Amino acid sequence: MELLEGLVRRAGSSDHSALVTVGDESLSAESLLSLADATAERIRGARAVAVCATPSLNTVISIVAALRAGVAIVPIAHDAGRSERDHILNDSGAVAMLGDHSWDDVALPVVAVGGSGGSLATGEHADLNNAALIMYTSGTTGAPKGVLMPSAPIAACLDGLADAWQWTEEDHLVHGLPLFHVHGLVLGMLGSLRRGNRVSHTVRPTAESYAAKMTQGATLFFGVPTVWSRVVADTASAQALQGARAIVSGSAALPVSVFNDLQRLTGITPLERYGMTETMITLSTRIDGERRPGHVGLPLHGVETRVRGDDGDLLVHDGESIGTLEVRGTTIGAGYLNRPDATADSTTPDGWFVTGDSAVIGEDGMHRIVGRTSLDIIKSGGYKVGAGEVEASIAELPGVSEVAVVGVADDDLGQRIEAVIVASDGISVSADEVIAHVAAQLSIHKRLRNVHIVERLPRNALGKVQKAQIRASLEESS
Ligand code: MLC
Ligand code: AMP
Repeated sequence: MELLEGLVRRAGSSDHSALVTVGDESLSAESLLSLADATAERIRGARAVAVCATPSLNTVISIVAALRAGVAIVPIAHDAGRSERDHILNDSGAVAMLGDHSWDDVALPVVAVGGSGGSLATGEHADLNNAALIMYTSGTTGAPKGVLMPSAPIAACLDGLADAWQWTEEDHLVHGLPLFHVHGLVLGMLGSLRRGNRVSHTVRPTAESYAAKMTQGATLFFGVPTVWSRVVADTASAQALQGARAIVSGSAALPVSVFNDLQRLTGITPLERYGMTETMITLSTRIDGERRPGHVGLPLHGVETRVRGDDGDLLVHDGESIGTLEVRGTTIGAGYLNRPDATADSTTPDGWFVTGDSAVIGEDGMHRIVGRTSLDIIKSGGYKVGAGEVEASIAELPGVSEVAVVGVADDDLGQRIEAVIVASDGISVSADEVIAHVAAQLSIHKRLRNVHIVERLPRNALGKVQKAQIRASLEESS
């Protein structure tokens, strides 16, 4: 199967106009494909290659090269700190770095895009389950897990979205989201290369950069809720989007007030869709259907959903009963790399993926996401951050005796990451030191927005830290 069928089709046509733009640089389909295919020749047969996913054309060329070569690609956040990238490189077994990076501690060979040079070691790699992408995602505890994502579920998701949004080769898609997660990479970039539509990446997802693309015929805009709340706060930029075909929000809950403001200022009713790294996008409102604020729509073609209550029974679809959402179908990935335990834990005996999101399904099939079942999964600016990963990083610091990390409600980010720390006797630790440590070891986007130093953490009779209480008191005092 050719995942990037639109790119290949456009490359074979007589159209030499820009297909992909990142910032001020563009490539036609033909140039992108020939640079990618030259790079692909140098990595064919390798187990997996990593790319430092800066917002750049080199990242796009590298990812297309790996897909064309049938080599699993591991996108790494360009702002990843040392411990995060060490984990990802070791766990994935990537044998080379593609694209641009300035990580002088990474010892892997670097394959420059389009350049010449030797080929990489090859062999059989059955443990990767046919993955085209290995994307790392946080859990409640421990280091991020690598999700094995073959081409077939990616294609099923992208085709399901094309059906729901009437997304075609005629579109000009604009976004400025990171090229190392599902939203920006799979939907924004690979989706466009599958459809064959023009795509512009704005480097940063700012209101002004989105508005500026209207003069170039933009039709379709993607953003996380934080982006849309910043857009509606900039009336002139929001009004400039009038005339676009569609505005899509996802990766976190779009506040109803932002939904309404977007509609008022742009004249466009936003589309909302829901998904996960492990399952791709599974639910969306439709451009030819109802777009109800606070709701994420209906299952994509090939996807089924159900909700299960705390007592283990499946719940009726009555618009009221809240349970954990389970999904199955053509968009689901192939489990976690090196983590058969986590793969088994996330799958029911009859083969459904357990999302960990609480949801309600209406009689009409409309889904509403109510929240996460675990307080330890934080969504900040659309980034998923595991409290356990941040706590483990903070605990490395001398001077920290106890720590709890929580997501505190935030008008801009949805949730902001905050830590409550008990200092060790006699060793001083400052909030700034803790923030800088996390930003350097993990990713800048996983940084803490506040650190509180306290005498003791609230615990229950069994000694368990009371995170709900911590979060409530931080929300009350903010
Ligand atoms: C601040 N900065 C620091 C720092 N504190 N730098 C170093 N150390 C520190 N301690 C700097 C940053 O480097 C940067 O500087 C600036 O502060 C941050 O600015 P920003 O990035 O504009 O703002 P921020 O509020 O952090 O980000 C908002 C955002 C971002 C919306 C731009 O959260 C974002 O891109 N979110 C998208 C996430 C996403 O795509 N998720 C999808 C996951 S897939 P400088 O100098 O660089 O400006 C998924 C599935 C699905 O969920 O359904 O889609
Ligand atoms: P990730 O692991 O980064 O792919 O994040 C997946 C998670 O993002 C889901 O489990 C949800 O908690 C959240 N999410 C994605 N889309 C939406 C949405 N439209 N509304 C609410 N939550 C969402």
